[in-house]
Amino acid sequence: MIDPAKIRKDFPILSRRVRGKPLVYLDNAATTQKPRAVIESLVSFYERHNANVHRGVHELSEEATNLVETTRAKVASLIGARHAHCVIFTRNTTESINLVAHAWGRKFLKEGDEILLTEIEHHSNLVPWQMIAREKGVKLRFIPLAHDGTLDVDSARQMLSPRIKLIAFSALSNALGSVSPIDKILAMARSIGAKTLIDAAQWAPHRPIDVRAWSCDFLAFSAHKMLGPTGIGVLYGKEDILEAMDPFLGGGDMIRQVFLDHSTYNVLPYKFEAGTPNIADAAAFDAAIDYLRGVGFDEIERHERALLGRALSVLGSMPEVEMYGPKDLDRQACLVSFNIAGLHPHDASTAIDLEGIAVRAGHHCCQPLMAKLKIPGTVRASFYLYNTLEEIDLLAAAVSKAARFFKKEEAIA
Ligand code: 7TS
Repeated sequence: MIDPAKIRKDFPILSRRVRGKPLVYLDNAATTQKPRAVIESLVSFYERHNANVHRGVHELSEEATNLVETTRAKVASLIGARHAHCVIFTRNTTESINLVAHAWGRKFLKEGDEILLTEIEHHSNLVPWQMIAREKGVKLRFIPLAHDGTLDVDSARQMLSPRIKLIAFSALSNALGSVSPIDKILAMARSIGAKTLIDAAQWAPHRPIDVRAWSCDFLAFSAHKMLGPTGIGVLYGKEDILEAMDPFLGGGDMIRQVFLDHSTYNVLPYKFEAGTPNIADAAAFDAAIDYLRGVGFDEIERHERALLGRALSVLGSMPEVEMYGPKDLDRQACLVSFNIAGLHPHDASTAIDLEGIAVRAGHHCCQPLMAKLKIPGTVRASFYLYNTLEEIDLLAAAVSKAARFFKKEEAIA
């Protein structure tokens, strides 16, 4: 069982005060806080090992290279990838998806092809496909949102055809917390021979991944949402597909031989890692993975289920609160998304912030989803392993106070 009191001691920022009150950090879907081990790893890199990778023949360069490659191997083992060279370091999930759109999409998509996305995608898994679709004459189609806040996979079956060359979807929605029917979508893709890309930005911090069991073609996530530093993300791809793709960015490190009129390219993963990589953050990501594994994903899931259960019950019982998403512990995870009657989500989150509670308000980079729900946005409280049941109660008290205050204002007006 997770003891949040013990875990919280490892996160220096959690002991600070905000607006004169102890910080309650419930914006984990945006980015997570960092344990001391990650912070120390960053400092240690710059104090002891700083050098560029792969280039120098000197000791420091070798140490820096080893640190990056150790993390790469650890990421491969974390996600069940057979080869470390199928793990490409990017800046974040957004860059990983753009890499696939440009390096795979440009080469393998042609006019008349289709890409199947979903109506709940983060803009990162929508806009890159819009860009490539316009360029190549490709049609985008969407698995619709069902009334219960999940994906209506059954109605998507009617859209299936060999024209669909890729199905790209988020494993866990950042705006609703709904868990996608991953296996069903992957099976649909297999039935028509389409490639698959899983946006695991929200999944990877909370649940285990096995790319071999899923047999997905691409998977993307960001270190900063799983206790690691900002500026380092992952793209996993199947070896034969990565081999067949052309590079995304050109420059140093991604080449084998350069002539004035053409170049040949490096082996995986370096073919996709042009220029000096984010060495320090890659090194510190290692410590984040160690931390998560030390706690264990089973424990993390059990703890988050308890937090979500409490949030659904306390907020769900307030008449002035409208909740979005499945509202069911088996189909929703890690966050609640809601509005307070009569309050714009930004005003609601400002009122909650006055209590020292960090939540996020707005469209959560899911404007088409908000349009479908016919709302300007939501207030989102997202949880992680260091949050406590008491913090959920503090959130509920802040929500109740904001709702009461608004009612009073309304009565005066
Ligand atoms: N995909 C999903 C499902 C996400 O939630 C996010 C970030 C991204 C992609 C992009 O990740 P990035 O690391 O490249 O920025 N989501 C959020 C959020 O919900 N609030 O802030 C960032």
